[in-house]
Order: sequence, then C-alpha cells, then structure tokens
Amino acid sequence: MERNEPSVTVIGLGLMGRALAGAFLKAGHPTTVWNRTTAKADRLVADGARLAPSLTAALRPGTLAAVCLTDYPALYELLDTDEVDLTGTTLLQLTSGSSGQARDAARWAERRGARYLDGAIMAVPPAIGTAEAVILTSGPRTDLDPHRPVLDALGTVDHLGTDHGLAALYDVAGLAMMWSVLNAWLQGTALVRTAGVDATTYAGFARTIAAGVADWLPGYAEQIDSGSFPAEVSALETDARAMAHLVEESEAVGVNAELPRLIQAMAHRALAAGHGGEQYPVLIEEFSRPRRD
Ligand code: FVH
Repeated sequence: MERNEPSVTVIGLGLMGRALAGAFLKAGHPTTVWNRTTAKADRLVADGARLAPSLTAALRPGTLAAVCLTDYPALYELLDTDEVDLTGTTLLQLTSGSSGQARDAARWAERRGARYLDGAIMAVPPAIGTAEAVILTSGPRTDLDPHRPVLDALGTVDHLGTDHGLAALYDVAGLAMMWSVLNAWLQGTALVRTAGVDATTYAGFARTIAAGVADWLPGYAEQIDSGSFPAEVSALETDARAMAHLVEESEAVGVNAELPRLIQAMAHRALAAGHGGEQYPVLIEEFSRPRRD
C-alpha cells in the first residue's frame, strides 16, 4: 500500500462501517479502524487496516474520521469525554439522525476544536465502493474538499450545502419518496390482484406510471418555487373526483382504503381553501404545515 496516500479513520465497524473501511483499503488509503467490539476489525486488519489501541490513537489531529455508529447518543458516549482530544480532527458523521441532531453535533464538535461534516449514506453496505453508492454530505465545503480524494473511494459523494442539517433532511425526504412510491405500488397491486392479476404482471405498468410521474417533477417544482399553480394539465377538483373513484373502488373490491382516504383528505383540505382550480402541486401548502383541522 502506497504510504503517501492520504489516510483515513473509521470509527464503528458494524455492517456499514466495515464496508466503508474495506472501500478505503481497496482504494489504497492507509486506514485506521476502531470499534467497541474489537473482533469486528479482524478481517480488516488482515487486509491491511491499522487497529487503533484507543480512540485517542484513532483520532490524531488532521485525521479525517468517518463515524458510523447506531445513533447520535453513541457518538457522544464515545467521543464526548475528556479522554478523547478532537482538536484538528475532521469528523464525517455517517450515522443516521435528524437535522437537529446534525446541527447540534456541529456546534458540539466546534466546541471540541474539531471540524464537522454530516453525511447520509443512500446505499446498502454491498454497494459501497461503487458509483451507485451516493453519499450525501453537508457542512463547510472547505472542510470537505481536502478529503474528497479519499471519500471518492466510497462512491458518489454529493455536497448539498453548508447547513449541516441538509444531509439528514435529504435522507428522510428520500425515504419519504421511497416508501410512498412503494406504498402506492402495493395499493395498486392489491387492487389488481382482486381480479387475478399477479404482481409481476402489474409491476411493468406500475413502473411506467412511476417513471411518467417522475418526469413531471421539474415542472411541478417550478410551480412551487414560483408560487403559481396554473392548471395546465388537470385542475385539483378533477383529480379529487378521480380520488373518490380510488376510495370507492378500494372499498368495493375489499382492499385497504386508508392510503386512498389520506390522499383524498389532503386534497379536500386544499379544495376547502379554494384551490380547486389549480394544479396538483398547490398541495405543497398542506404538506408544509402540521395538520390544522
Ligand atoms: N446498514 C445499512 O444498510 C444502512 C444504510 C444507510 C445508513 N445506515 C446507518 O449507518 C449506521 C450504522 O449502521 P450499521 O448497519 O453499520 O449498524 P450496526 O451493524 O448495528 O453497527 C452499529 C455500530 O455502532 C456501534 N455502537 C453502537 N452503540 C455504541 C456505543 N454506545 N458505543 C460504541 N459503539 C457503539 C457498534 O459497535 P459494536 O456493537 O460492534 O461494539 C457498531 O460498530 C446507522 O446509523 C444506520 O442507520 C446503515
């Protein structure tokens, strides 16, 4: 392994942490690892990683330390102690959490003399090290850029902006998108299965619909950003009539109608607020505040 390669430390060697350290090693970066349960480092040490005898030894000044633990409390349990000197370390937090936890951790790290980047891994461990593995990061770009040559070993590293909370927000927004698409697909599958159509047959149609709706997003986003929702394709009141069909059909064929009713309820609130003649993205108003009625 070339010793002139920039080094990196991985704190937390769970399923994801081990994948991260393995990708750094594979790319030729001198990699230091630390884990509460040291046995999880065995394979990595055999592959050339250095097992730090302590967290202090793992976090020397100037180190880029990727932290991948169960949750934020684990971060503080490990690092918020007088025994650990974080001065001059750059922490890249790859543990899942909320935007509030990320912003709090950034303030905590600054008090401890460390640079802090928050990240969200939009991939599963086996994908790490491939271009398909998207690593979202947020925090000062000046703290990220010096370490990009190392971090590029993980996959596609995207910098979202200076606000440390951005990666966590994109993470949950992406999950909202993923689960909503999957739930809509399951609703449709349940409906057609009442007529003997199997999931595999329906999946092709569902994929076409999902791809078509995905193509609408840029134009709908422009409407939201402009605050103007002219009904160029369909007015919300027209959509609401189709929603009634979805609810009635779901109930008639005996499948669950909770998701259709939620879709309908959100639209009805917008209709009640006088938005019936506008296009679907006007519903952003309903999604942007807690439920009122
Ligand atoms: N695995 C995945 O596909 C997802 C992909 C998206 C991002 N997540 C997030 O990554 C974080 C780690 O997930 P993980 O799957 O690696 O989780 P585990 O395999 O359970 O490993 C947890 C590691 O955290 C260490 N740990 C937990 N609590 C403490 C603590 N109090 N003090 C010190 N270390 C702690 C644990 O150590 P040990 O049990 O091995 O001694 C593991 O190293 C997570 O935020 C996902 O949401 C993964």
